[in-house]
Amino acid sequence: QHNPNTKHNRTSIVHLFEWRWADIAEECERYLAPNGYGGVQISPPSESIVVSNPWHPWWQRYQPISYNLCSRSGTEEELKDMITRCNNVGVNIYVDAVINHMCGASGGEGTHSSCGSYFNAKNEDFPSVPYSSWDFNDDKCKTPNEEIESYGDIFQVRDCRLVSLLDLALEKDYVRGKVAEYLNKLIDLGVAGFRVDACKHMWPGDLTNVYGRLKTLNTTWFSPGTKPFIYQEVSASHQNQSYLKWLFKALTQMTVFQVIDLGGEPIKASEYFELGRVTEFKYSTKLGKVVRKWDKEKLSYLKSWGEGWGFMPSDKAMVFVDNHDNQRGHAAGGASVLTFWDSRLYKIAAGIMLAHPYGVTRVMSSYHWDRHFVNGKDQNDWMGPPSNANGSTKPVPINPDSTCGDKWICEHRWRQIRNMVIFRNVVDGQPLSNWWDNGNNQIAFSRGSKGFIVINNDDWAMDVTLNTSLPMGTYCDVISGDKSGSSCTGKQVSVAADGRATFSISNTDKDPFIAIHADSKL
Ligand code: AAO
Repeated sequence: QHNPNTKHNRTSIVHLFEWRWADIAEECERYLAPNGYGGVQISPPSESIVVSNPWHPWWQRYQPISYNLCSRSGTEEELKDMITRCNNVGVNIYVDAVINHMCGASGGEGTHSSCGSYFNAKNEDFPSVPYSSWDFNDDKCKTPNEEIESYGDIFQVRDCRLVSLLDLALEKDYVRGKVAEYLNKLIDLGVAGFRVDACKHMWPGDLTNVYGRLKTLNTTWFSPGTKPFIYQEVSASHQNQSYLKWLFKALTQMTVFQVIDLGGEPIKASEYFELGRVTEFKYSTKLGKVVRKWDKEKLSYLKSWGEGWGFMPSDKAMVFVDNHDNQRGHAAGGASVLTFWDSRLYKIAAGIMLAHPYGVTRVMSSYHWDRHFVNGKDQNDWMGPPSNANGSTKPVPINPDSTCGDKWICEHRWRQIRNMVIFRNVVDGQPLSNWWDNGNNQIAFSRGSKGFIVINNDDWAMDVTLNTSLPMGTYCDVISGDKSGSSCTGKQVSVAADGRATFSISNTDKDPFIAIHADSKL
């Protein structure tokens, strides 16, 4: 279902990519709950293959060996403890569920797996589930090598192997049962929902069946009858978009071959709307373009941001500035996607996302790796999280200034992003109003009478007086500082009796935007 089941009016999720369970438990208690984060997306908890060439890549966790709950992030006991402790402080846990496939066809034979379970990829033998060759789609897939060769063929995309990953036969009652058993075990432990991996590669009908088998959430923390939140990874247009593009291209160019390059795939995100939310990848790509000012995009065009840009309906969308794939050039998104590497622009993009009412928002929290570009491709895009010599993931140390050490980036702790997460909670349910722009890259808008944001992404200073609709008073700008007691460590904004306030933002300011809200009133 579509509701994230978050508590205490919290609205955003943070993806603590590759974090250990023990660190997530601490983070829920010491940081996420006090700062209004609604939930955490965790890396896949299921037993995965352990790849040694390249050395323990992050993506090995997208190759399950069984549904045992020991992974690079920790043991089943640690997972349980983390889910309990996060729930106890009202922070939900969402599991990245890899159910489309098992490991790659060339995964080998042996016990090189995160819990040490035996498997044989060539024979499709996974005794710890157990799955055998009967449980895979080899007969259904019609390509000679079992691979997806064309995204233009919906049968291939659903029945064949995605990058050689052994494709589970989700039409089988037995397989559906095993997958549901795995997800239900997690529900019993207290998780609030699932990010379902690679949904484009599963038939909506099969997913309907699997989701239909899911229990309601654990009543220790959720009201009776609450269904798990489901958000599905599908990178595709929603209905008609690609058809319209196709028509346009066909009419203007009259060459059908061009059409194939267009990415106008036949599978539509809308096929999955009924089942749960869907990741809106266009949001990430377009927001990057707008903030980078590529393709002549400007902030003023954001006036119709959301459905007006051809995105899926807001109540179906899960949105993000970047995700674990497109921040390293894997999969949908492309070069425009903003990441922590471009921190100033990244903060502007995150500010826009969190201030704007569209979709359920997910904040990315990354680790640093040594990027090494050769002909535009990062040779190190596989690199796993900061780890010790024996391959185990390093803990996340917290510096005295509250940032993270040991190459953990912790974007979710950056003041500007954390304070915009709080902003979103404060303005939840309020409509977007008082839109203002200069026809270029200076914009501002209110969220009802609860919050106001002003951004200057032009190459010159901004000095304007605008209607904020906020009650009269002095407000602390939560981008340049924090409110503490009755003082403010950043800029102050005074709103007059008529709701108007003057904003000066230099294009060379460290962060060229200002945000104030009901709780930042001094
Ligand atoms: C690894 C190795 C492989 C090896 C395999 C098995 O890299 O060489 O064959 O092991 O041994 C992750 C990694 C993979 C890794 C895999 C397993 O990213 O590199 O493979 O773990 O370890 C498609 C899927 C989408 C998927 C994405 C990566 O549709 O579901 O590929 N994402 C999820 C996860 C991801 C994970 C998996 C799935 C697998 O988030 O982390 O993989 O569990 C087009 C298609 C998309 C397609 C992309 C990329 O996208 O439309 O459906 O995503 O291509 O192939 C524009 C277009 C957009 C287009 C994009 C890129 O943006 O608008 O439509 O360009 O061309």
